[in-house]
Amino acid sequence: HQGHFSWEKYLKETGSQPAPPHCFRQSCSPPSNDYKIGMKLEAQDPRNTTSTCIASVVGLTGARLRLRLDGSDNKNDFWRLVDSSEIQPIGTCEKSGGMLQPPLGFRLNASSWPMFLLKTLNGAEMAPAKIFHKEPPSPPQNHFEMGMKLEAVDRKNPHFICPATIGEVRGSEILVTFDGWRGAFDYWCRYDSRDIFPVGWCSLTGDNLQPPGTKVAIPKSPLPAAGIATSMMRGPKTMLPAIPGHRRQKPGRKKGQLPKALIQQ
Ligand code: MLZ
Repeated sequence: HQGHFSWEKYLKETGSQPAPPHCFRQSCSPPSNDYKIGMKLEAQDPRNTTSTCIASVVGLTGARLRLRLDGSDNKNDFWRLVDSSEIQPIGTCEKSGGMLQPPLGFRLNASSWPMFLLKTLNGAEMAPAKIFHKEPPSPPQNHFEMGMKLEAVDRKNPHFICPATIGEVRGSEILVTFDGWRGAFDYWCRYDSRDIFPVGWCSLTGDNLQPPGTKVAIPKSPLPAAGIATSMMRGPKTMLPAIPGHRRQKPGRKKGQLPKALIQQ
């Protein structure tokens, strides 16, 4: 479900603009998700990207699949778009002369891999080639601008897609900042990352869009007059960028020691 978050209201409230769809490496109409739980396919091992492994679909969310590598544990699931270039039908690897590899952290002895593979594939429901989609091409250049809104995968909690803002643009790189989280989940990525989507993507695919966080934003320099109040709300752990000409702490107190009033209870 979409919670009660409405982009329309939020854009008005924040006086902001969505990043136009041509900024993104996503198809303008999201690809259909015709996968079923239990289907098997080939996927790059995210922890060892030179290996192609067998993966099972363990969940479906919007245009994404929750995947688990066969022979791995249930602690390393990962999410891929149905039009990801990192997934392919079973048999693709062999056709191109490659060999399927055990996942990193294969739970059995390496010598039992060939038999494990045989048993895994025997009678398995293989995802049919026709439900795979071609990856869309990359836009020819970075069209993002600071302040534009988007939906982005939270890479620390990759099952979440959240409202985000472009915080900075540097050549082909963009800073994805998560609204209401004080920078804790922000990351830099290329403009053509598959982890970012235009506003409205989740409502089209039926994926869950998380509401923005409720933490106060870190104000950009110069420091506001209400500096004391906002630094208390920040709590003691947040790292602030150094602002030339401003001391982070009063002289006389040792580094790492916080005034009692600022220690979170
Ligand atoms: N339970 C976690 C999830 C935070 C998700 C933030 N996404 C941008 C927390 O509260 O830390």
